[in-house]
Amino acid sequence: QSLYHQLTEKKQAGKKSFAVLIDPDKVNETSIEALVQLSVPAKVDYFFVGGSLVISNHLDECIRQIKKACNIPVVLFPGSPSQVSRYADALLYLSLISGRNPELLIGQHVVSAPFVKKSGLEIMPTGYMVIDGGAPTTVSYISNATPIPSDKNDIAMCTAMAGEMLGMKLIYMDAGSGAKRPITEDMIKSVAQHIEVPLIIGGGITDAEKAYLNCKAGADIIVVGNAIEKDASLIKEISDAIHSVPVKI
Ligand code: 1GP
Repeated sequence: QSLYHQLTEKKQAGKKSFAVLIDPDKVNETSIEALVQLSVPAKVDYFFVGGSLVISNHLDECIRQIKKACNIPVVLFPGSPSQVSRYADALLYLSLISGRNPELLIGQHVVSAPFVKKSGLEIMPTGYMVIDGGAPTTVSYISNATPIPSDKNDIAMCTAMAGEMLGMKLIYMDAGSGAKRPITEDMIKSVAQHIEVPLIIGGGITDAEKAYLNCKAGADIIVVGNAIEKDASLIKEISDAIHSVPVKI
């Protein structure tokens, strides 16, 4: 069964998921081990692995270590086409639909297509939308694209709808890693009401309450990176909150 199939089944059942973001540049063997040890009992659903830069070249090693230690699926969240590892389970094949930089919409995909295909990874076409998070984040700088203003719910909604109609299988709204202001519940609601595909939300989420409210607003997967790097005990707290969201009947 593909990971995507599993995601859509969960969405239909109203089940919410938690993804812990691991930046290969910020971990070593010991910290990966510690993360896995906290994530398994906390019932973390996915590991997202990637970063805007990834300066180091131990992406493969990092993923192999995770895979050896647990069964939590590893999904690549690449900041650049070089961040592909055949050891992962799936790849978020990101197109930056909120921006107007053709390289990140289609250009880099063309250049890396044969290499990505050869990886044998499950490819999940993802409409990636960067939302203004109150301060320039690495993603907005690197992408050289203007993020969607944080109060323009209509733009976010129309962008997500267009992405879905173009065939994107997931929509990922991101305020950027370490964002001062995470995406508002109002914006999440406007988008979630108008799309059928699973909705991923991340950027600047630092506590369990915000994660819970985002899920109630319509997020299907919550991604947290920074806050966990600072305080790993949040893994259990946030995971419990996400999994406690009542299933809609
Ligand atoms: C960034 O959505 C992710 O791309 C997670 O952001 O590191 O702020 O949790 P944080």
